[in-house]
Amino acid sequence: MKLIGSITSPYVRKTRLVLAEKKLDYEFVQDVPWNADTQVPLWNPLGKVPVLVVDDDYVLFDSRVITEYLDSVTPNNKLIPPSGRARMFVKRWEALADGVCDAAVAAFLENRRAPRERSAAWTERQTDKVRRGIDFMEQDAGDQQWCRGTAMSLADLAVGCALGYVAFRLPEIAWRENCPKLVRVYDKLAQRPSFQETAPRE
Ligand code: GSF
Repeated sequence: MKLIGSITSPYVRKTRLVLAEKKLDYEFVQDVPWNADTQVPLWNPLGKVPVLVVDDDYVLFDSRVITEYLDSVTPNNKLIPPSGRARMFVKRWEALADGVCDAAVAAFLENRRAPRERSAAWTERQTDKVRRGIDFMEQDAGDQQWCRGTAMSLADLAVGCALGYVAFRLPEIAWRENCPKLVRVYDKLAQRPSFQETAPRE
């Protein structure tokens, strides 16, 4: 398998965490979709990473399709419950975490535009989504070690990627100050080699 992505993307990080936690071998092909010489559109018409190339006839995107596929590939270290409400709530956690990333990426990109082109209203709309999303995560997290119950799931990996990306790109959103349950999950994830090895960096 070949994973195409960048080392700053939280969506790419989420798939790399699943690959590591499921102990799946893969080739990591770095490609920044913003670069002029990117090859990403040849694999994904949306021009977005991550892309998982299982084989030339089996190419997957986006990150939620990839994580569901990877979890199904081997029976070990299951990260998504097999059925029912438990499965749907873990997938909702992933959707919420990805949505926080969507808003954080949008705010980050707006801040990189030329000052005269920036919309403060647009940036505020995105950062409001990030703050509301993180507040919802804190309320929804259980009182045990992980987001849902006592076992780590895809919910925790997705939340860790979102919180890590906000800390990396929007440090002014100081989520650690008022989210004790999320700090507990994040700091537990931070002890894992998979989380350390995939930390975003310029
Ligand atoms: C989002 C991927 C995405 O926006 C997923 O995989 O979950 N729903 C998709 N990736 C960004 C990189 S990053 O900001 O993480 C991307 O590839 N942007 C390039 C573009 O042209 O939007």
